[in-house]
Amino acid sequence: MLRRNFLKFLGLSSGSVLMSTSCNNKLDAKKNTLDEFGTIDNKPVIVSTWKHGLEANEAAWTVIDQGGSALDAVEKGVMVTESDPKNTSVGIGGTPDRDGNVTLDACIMNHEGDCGAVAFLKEIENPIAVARLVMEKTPHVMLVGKGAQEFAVQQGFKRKNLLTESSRKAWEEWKKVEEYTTPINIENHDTISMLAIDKDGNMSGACTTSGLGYKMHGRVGDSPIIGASLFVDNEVGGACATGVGEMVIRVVGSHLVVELMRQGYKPELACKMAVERIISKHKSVKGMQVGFLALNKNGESGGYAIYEGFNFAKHTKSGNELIDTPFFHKW
Ligand code: SD4
Repeated sequence: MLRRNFLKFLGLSSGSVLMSTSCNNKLDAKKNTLDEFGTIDNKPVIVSTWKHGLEANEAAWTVIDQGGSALDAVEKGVMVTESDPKNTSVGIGGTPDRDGNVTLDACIMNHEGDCGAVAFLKEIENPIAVARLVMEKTPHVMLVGKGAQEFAVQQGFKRKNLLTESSRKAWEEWKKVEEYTTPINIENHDTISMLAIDKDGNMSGACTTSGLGYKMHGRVGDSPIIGASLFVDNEVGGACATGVGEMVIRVVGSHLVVELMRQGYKPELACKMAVERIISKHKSVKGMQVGFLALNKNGESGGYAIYEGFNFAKHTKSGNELIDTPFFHKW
């Protein structure tokens, strides 16, 4: 076989072969065997954060299974979570800020490096779909607040009240006890971030959240920030984040994970190194959760978190499963 074709068969460029031989954690070429359908055995693949990822993955898998793109898959996948009123940290039913406003952040990135984001968006149930339109229909990457909402309405989205009765009650209870202080971490986090590789081998990613519960009005976290909560480089892989956004932004976490994978580190180890970076750059991470999830171009995935309890859902041809990640600390 010609060297060029042999490298293509392995799914590697000559550059990445040279790179990987110099690292301890080489890309695993063994898994890249062609199966009877001519596809690579661990692709297509979808990974997403937390248990709600299982349901989101099902919707995303339907898109990919029918020949749809990874971009369509991640959008449709995370929209399931956004539209679930029982989920209290994404979309409708999301925990409000300390003044009772549900404000949403989201971003999306495709295999060509195009990206779109919305932040501090109110009264729109599916911010990820608006983020996609920012990417596709504007010359910009991010729209925020009123401008993002006006754009959404122009594009046909309906405004609606996102504060459900149970979220309102929980907020009122919180106010009694917390007396308007700003908690940085009141939960074990539930942002949904998703990465997918479609049948063509292309990768896209999405991230969407209502952000930290009872945050200050106007606060925006990592979730709409390309490079922080999400980064995709189709030649290398993608990464995404959940947890205390301020900590993720400070190290531009997802971009860091992708750059580590570019150097040849496997997804789990790249995530671990990014978590270590966060720990080393903060005086204390006590009680603060951050989890990274990564998927490389070969379809290998892994995650790592500061605290025990982070998991991710992975969907391949063999099914949809929830995987616990390693961590540094027990709660
Ligand atoms: C943020 N990263 O706004 C998000 C929070 C999160 O579940 O993951 N919440 O900082």
